[in-house]
Amino acid sequence: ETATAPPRGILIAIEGLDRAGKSTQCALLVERLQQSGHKVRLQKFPDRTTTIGTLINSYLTSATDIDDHTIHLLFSANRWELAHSIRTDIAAGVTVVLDRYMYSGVVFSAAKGLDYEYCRGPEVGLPRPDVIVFMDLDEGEAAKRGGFGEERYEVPEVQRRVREMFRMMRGDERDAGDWGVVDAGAEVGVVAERVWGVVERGVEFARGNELRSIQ
Ligand code: NYM
Ligand code: MG
Repeated sequence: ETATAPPRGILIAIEGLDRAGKSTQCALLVERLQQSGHKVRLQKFPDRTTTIGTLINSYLTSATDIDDHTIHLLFSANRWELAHSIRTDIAAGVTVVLDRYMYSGVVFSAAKGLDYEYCRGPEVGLPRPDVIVFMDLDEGEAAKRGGFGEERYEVPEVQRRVREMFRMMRGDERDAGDWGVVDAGAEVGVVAERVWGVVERGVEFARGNELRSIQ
C-alpha cells in the first residue's frame, strides 16, 4: 500500500497601503482557512524577528539611516532567509498567508526613485504566490482612518506614490493573473468576504498546479 501525499499548501499574499487593514484581514483569513480544514501559518514581511529584521526595524523607526540600495537588498534578503521554510511548509500541506511580500519590496523602493527592474531583480526565484489580494484604499478613505504612525514612509506623499507604483506593478505581465483587487473601504466583515472571494481562486489554482517561482 502506498500512502498518498497530502495536497500542497497554498501561498497567499496580502498587499496594500499602510492602514488598508491588511493585518486585520490576515488574522480573519487565517481563522477562516483553519475552519475550512487548512493547516495555516502567517508570515509577516518584513519579519523583524531575525538578525536582518532587526536592521530593518531600526531603519523603519529611524534609529539608523541606511542607504536606499542597501535597505532595499536587506528587505529582499529578509525574504530569502525565510524562503526555504515557506517552500517546506507548502510542500508539507501547510498554507502560508503572507502579510506583505516582494510587491511591497519593489514599490516602496521604486517610489523613492530606484529603478523598477533593479528593485525587482533580487526577488526573482522566490516562491510565487498562487494569488495576491490587493487591498485598495484611496487617500481620502485612508486619511479618515486616523493619523499616520511614526515610521518612515507613513506620510501622504509617499503613500500616494506607492499606490501609483502598485497600480503599475499590477500590470506587470510576469505576475499576470495573480492579482485580485479588493475595495478595502468597507466594513471589516464585508471586506473579509471580498478577500475570501479572491482567495478561493488561489485555492482552485493550487489544486491543479505546482508552486511556481517569481520569474
Ligand atoms: N516595506 C515592506 C518595504 O519598504 N519593503 C519591503 O520589502 C516590505 C516587506 O516597510 N511601510 C515597508 C512597507 C511599510 C514598512 O511594514 C513596514 P509593516 O507592514 O508596517 O510592518
Ligand atoms: Mg506599518
